[in-house]
Amino acid sequence: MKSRRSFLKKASAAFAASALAPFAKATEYVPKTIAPLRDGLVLSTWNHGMAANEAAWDVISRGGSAVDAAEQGVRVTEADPEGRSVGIGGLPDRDGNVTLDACIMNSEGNAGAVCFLQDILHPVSVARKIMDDTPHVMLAGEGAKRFALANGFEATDLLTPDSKKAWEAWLENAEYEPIINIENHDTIGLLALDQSANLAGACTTSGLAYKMHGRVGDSPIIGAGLYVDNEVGAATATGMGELVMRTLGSFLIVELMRQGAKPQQAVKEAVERIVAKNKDVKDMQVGYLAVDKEGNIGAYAIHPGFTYALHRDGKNRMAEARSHFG
Ligand code: SD4
Repeated sequence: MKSRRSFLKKASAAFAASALAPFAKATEYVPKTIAPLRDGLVLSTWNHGMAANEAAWDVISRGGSAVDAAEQGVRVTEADPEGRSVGIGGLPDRDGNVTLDACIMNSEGNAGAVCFLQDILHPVSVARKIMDDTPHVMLAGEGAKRFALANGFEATDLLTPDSKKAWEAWLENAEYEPIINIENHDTIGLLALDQSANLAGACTTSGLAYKMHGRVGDSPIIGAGLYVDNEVGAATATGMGELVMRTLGSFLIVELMRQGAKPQQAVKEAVERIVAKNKDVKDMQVGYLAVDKEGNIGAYAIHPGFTYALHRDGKNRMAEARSHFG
């Protein structure tokens, strides 16, 4: 009896080991010996990334943390009334409400997010507070606003006269056909690598112009609009959120890098995945950015026109990403 029991025990252990073996091998991550970029870098989406990069770089160059850099960087874009899809000045939903989505991730793998938040100038800082001071990752809508107000954020009207005028003009024909590259492209996703080779990121947006009330995009969803794994790399997304959410693009990119892909290969693969699974990508843009622990970067989009800003080696510059159709 005893020997039968010990046989069963051994057999089931052997079975468990053999059943797990192929899986464990396929996903095994062996940390590489890396030579991180000593001065760090900042990488962010679109033209507005230039100003955001400067603010983030200011933090990093003084020895600050990647997460502080990410937050400070995107706050610049949130506060810019000229930006039509972030913070104040963001185009409203079809009912005239500016609703905000944002998230942040630090080097320890912690995350904070807000979605469908109204009347708060700096959603990324609310997300940061959720990350730092609560046991939760995401707060939505009225609950997020109440949390913000209780924590010293002030209520602000985010619908500027220019955005209101644009919305009123849109109401006259009320066609809902967002063409991202043309009318709605200031969402900022920012990735930062600090002098200690730690990674963090933030993503913030007012989402698609004239969206349905209550619509939430990819930007506040951890793994979709942003993902950071300090052992491997970080990624962020901009463009048609629905396409990013269905493929959990930023998480996918980081996992591809974990398995050995370079950032450029990983962002390309994530875009190709979208193109392969969606027949209607003709007028829909998605752009991805990625960075690995060593400071290699990747940038790729469905269509031409996706610009990004890179602060590296003491210089801040803009470039256009390669694209599937470009
Ligand atoms: C969204 N991804 O809400 C955002 C929009 C965006 O540049 O990125 N615009 O779907």
